[in-house]
Amino acid sequence: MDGSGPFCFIEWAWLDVALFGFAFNWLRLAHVEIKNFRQLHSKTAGHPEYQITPGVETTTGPLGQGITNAVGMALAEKLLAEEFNRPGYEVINHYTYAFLGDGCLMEGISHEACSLAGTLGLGKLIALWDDNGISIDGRVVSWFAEDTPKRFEAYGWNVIPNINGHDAQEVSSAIAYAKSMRNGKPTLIACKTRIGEGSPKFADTDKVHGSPLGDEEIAATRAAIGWPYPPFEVPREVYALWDAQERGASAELLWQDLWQGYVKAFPDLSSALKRRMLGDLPKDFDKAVVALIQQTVDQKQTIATRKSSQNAIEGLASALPELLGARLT
Ligand SMILES: Cc1ncc(C[n+]2csc(CCOP(=O)(O)OP(=O)(O)O)c2C)c(N)n1
Ligand SMILES: [Mg+2]
Repeated sequence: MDGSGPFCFIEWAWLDVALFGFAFNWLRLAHVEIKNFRQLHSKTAGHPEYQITPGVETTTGPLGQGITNAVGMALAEKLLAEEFNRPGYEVINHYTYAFLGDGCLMEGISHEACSLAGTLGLGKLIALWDDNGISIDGRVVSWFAEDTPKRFEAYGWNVIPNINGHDAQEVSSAIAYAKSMRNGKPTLIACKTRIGEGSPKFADTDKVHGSPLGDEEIAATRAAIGWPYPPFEVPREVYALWDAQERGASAELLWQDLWQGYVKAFPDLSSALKRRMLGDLPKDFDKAVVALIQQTVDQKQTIATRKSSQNAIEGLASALPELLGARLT
C-alpha cells in the first residue's frame, strides 16, 4: 500500500523487476512503462490508480489515504480469518504493509484510522514511515514537531524507531522483528531516510520531492552512488534477485492444496468465501433489498436520519454478511 503517492515509483520499480510465480506473472509491468512515469494515461502515473495498472489494488494519492486503506485491508484480513479459518485450515493469513510519509501523518484521517487499528488490535498491519524530516515545503520541524513514536505507542501500536531506511537489511530485520512480536498490535517502523539521497546538490532538500533533477545533477548523482548503467537499463543481476517465481509458485501450490482440502471439509464456508472474493452478491440479495425498502415505506416512521442510517445498515447486513458499518447510537 502506497501511502503518499510520491512513493509509487517504488511500486513501479517493483512491478518492473519482480516475478512472483506462475499465476501472478501477469502483474509484471512492461519495462517501457517506466519511461512514461507521471504522464497522462500511462500505467505509471504519479499516483497509483486502481484498474489501470496491474498490481494496484486501490487508488491512492491524497495524503493519509494509503495508511487508511491499509487499516481497512488489515481489518478485512482479520475479520475474514476469524470468520472463515478453521483448525488446520488457515486459508486467510497474510500481512498488510503500508508506506507513509510525514504528510500522511499530518492528515487527520491518519489519526482516526491508526487509533482504530490499535483499538482493534490489527497485529498483521506493518507500516513503514519515511521519517525524512522534510516535506514538499521544506523541513517539517516548524509545523510537524510531535513525537510520532509516542503518538503510535499511545494508540496501542508497537514502534520500532531509528531504522536506517537506506539499509535494506536493517529494514528487513525490522519487518521480521515486527512479525515476531505477535502481541496483537500493529507496528510502525520509523525509517530514517534522506530525501534525494546521493544527489550532491539537492539531497535533504524539498527540491527533490517532485521535480526532475536535470541531466547534470542526474549524472552527478549516478557518479556519487556508483551506478554505472545507462538510463533505464536494469542489470540482469537485479532481475535475478527479484525473481521469486520458484518461491511464489510453491507457496501458491501449498495454498491451493489447503484450499482443496477446505472445499471438501467445509463446502458451505468455502463457497461463501469464494463468492466474497469474486465480489458477487448473495443469491437473494435483490429480493431482500426490495423487501427492506417496502417494509420501510410501509412503516412511514418519523425518525432521526442517523437512526434511519442504522436501520438501513442493519437491514442490509442481514442480507449481506460482509457489510461493515457503524452504529451511531
Ligand atoms: C490531502 C493532500 N494534500 C496535499 C497533497 C499534495 N502533496 C503531495 S506530497 C505532499 C508532501 C508530502 O510530504 P511527505 O509525506 O513528507 O513526502 P516527502 O516530501 O518526504 O517525500 C503534498 C503536500 C496531497 N497529495 N494530498
Ligand atoms: Mg517527508
